[in-house]
Amino acid sequence: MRWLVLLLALFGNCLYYSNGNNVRLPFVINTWPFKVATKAAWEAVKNESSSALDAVVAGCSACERHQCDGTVGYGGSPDENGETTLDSMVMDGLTHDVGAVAGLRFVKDAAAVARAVLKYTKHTLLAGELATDFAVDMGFKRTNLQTNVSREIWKSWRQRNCQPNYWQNDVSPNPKKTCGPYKPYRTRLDRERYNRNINEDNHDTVGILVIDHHGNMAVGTSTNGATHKIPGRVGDSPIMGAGAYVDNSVGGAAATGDGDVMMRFLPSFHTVALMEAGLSPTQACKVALSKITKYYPKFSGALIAATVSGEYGAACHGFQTFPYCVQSGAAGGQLKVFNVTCT
Ligand code: SD4
Repeated sequence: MRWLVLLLALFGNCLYYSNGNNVRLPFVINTWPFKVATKAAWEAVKNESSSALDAVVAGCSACERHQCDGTVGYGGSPDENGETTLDSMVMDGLTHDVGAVAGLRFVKDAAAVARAVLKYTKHTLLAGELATDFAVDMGFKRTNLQTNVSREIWKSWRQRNCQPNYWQNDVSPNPKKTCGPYKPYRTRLDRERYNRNINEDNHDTVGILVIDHHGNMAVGTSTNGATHKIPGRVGDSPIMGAGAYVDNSVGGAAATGDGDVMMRFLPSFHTVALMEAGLSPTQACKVALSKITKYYPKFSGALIAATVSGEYGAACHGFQTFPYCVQSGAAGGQLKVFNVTCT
């Protein structure tokens, strides 16, 4: 009996942090080398009373405050009017609850507002100026999201005759040569079927997946979208199944890249479904991307995924390489950055 007590004292902690597959929790994975997000999510989830959802919000919010790469949070990716708008979603694997905001204006804390949608409402997604009103009612500060940097990006784009932009050739004046406003106009020119201006030098979106001490999962995303987007454009990031998805009994996934194309395939949902069917995270990411490349061979994007037992992987297409971060109990809490070579 005394031996049993001693063994429990020695290894009880390990057992507690294990979710049955001998992987020690907690576990954090996120897109790109956004270590500030990994660390914030890890710090939050280290505390046993924090949920995976708390950690996802902490990670996304850290990236928003630090303006990760200028492509998450305020002051980045100005739209055609020079304004920054934000997309974010959070999804709780335990309850399957989701909160999201799309095209959020004048509020910096997109992930926290997405969580407020989840927590205080029966809705899933609020959009635009009215999402701002909701945020302000919930106590968030209304402020200008422009910075000197975003003003400069916008000014130099105007000076380059608004090149590149997201218009097809079927408008007038010719969007390949001139700024708008544009009107519908039929031409015989080829349509472009992917977004050239989304590449690895212009990548956005922190997508985070966390497994907490109790083996519960959550995912989240936050982004300021695509630089020079047409005002009103919403990407894949706040769309559940597209930007991110989690099923507590299987695993989760998150996407980054050309959201206009990716959201047509619900790649995060697809990845989780493929893992449920028995594929490894890496295989599942690859197959989900291959569905997209069949129709859009030139698109750029990446997926990260993890199973509930902490097996993880990623795949990418159209970038040269795709870095992502992992911090887990299994690695003794060390933060590692992995680099995947893309197809
Ligand atoms: C979007 N998926 O708004 C985001 C942008 C991104 O790498 O992740 N780019 O389309």
